[in-house]
Amino acid sequence: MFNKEFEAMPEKKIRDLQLERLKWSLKHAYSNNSFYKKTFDRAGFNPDRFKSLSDLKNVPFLTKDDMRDNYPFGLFAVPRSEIVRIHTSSGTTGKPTIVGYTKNDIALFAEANARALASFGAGKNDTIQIAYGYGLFTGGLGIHYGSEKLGAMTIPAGSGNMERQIMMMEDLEVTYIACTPSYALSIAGYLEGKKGSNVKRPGSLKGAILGAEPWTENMRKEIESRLRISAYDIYGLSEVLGPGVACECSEKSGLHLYEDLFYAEIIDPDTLEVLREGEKGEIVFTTLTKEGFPSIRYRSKDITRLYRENCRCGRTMVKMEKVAGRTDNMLIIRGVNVFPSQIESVLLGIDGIDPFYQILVDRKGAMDEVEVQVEVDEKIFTDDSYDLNELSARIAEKLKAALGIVIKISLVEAMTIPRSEGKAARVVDRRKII
Ligand code: DLL
Repeated sequence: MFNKEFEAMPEKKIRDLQLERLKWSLKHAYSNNSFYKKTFDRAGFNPDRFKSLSDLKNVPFLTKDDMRDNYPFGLFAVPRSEIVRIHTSSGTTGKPTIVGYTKNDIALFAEANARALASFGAGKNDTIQIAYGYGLFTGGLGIHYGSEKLGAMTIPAGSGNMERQIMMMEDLEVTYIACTPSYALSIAGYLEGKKGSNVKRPGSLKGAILGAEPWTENMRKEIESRLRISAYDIYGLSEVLGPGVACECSEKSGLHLYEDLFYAEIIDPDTLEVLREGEKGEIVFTTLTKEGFPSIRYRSKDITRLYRENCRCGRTMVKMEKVAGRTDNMLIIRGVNVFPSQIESVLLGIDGIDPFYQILVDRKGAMDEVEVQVEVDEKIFTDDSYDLNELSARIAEKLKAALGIVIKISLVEAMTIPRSEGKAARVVDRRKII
């Protein structure tokens, strides 16, 4: 463990520490930021009267819209001169959210990511290649600082330029690659396409640290078997920190959430009621030690659940289930709620298809229509004796059984679906465009 004192702290002690830190964080936000002062006052919440963790339900939520309304610096709680780093959230449209870090926040960012990397066994003898984007995105620099703090040899490769990435991995005997799951799959596909050439899978590679987008257990199996590595899930969001909010240990049975740094609640996204431990809903975060950009009850829109179990790794930190999707990428198709990850799970369970797919949603008259384009093995596509119609009917049937809706399947040739270097765009919702 990178920091056993906290990572293996008994639950009662964690709760006491959280209470103490929450009191500080709420007061810090209230006294040093006019947005928080205004919203707390309006809700009749006085941080001086905050006595127990259950009082948190009286604190107003923070949303992405609040961040947008206070662009660019309106949620900072220290003078500008104390801010040493800026990142942005990967917003899809309009202005991004600007997040700022003090020197202490940067140290915290490094600590959380060092813990994350150590949690599945990475250490100072490892060489970690970081193929997340560097720059405004938190992925590259966040994991980079964690890797250095751990003492690992850190390669700031950045995203893109596959051939060079692979050459570096081979020549520098890289043991772990950090990137998005979709990029890991692209590497696997690239290597398979280069069979017979001198580009080959680096023999030293033993693991991958994957996150920044949802990925299913079937996707894990696919990546692990094709790259012959072990793949671990890392989770985070820029509004709260960046990567390193939670990460899997070698047990791969949920992500340990760093509770001494973040207080997490699960709410029902419709009623906004706080749910009990173990129930699934939207995860809401409150930072406990952050100075520059405190987030108080930030509604992440990510759907998951929290649960406690004795983990063989010895960590006591609560576990967060792999994030299945976001409330805002849940598609409602003819009244049925569908997460892209449910479609992915079905697709990856079928032989002969490649794990590259895109979900196109359209509206014909009053009807929602979904088409899933999925890439098929090169061999199958070019084999005249193979019945492609039977394959697409089989996929449609499995999706119908799993989701209860009819989905049109279009089988496409390898390399038809655009490859991403960062987060994959799985859904094209044409209903929003029209
Ligand atoms: O994606 C931070 C990050 C970088 C995490 C590198 C892990 C690795 P944002 O760009 O602000 O920050 O996007 C945050 O991405 O609310 C989730 O919806 C999604 N996300 C991040 N990690 C995971 C994951 C970074 N492991 C948003 N599984 C979050 C599922 C994830 N979704």
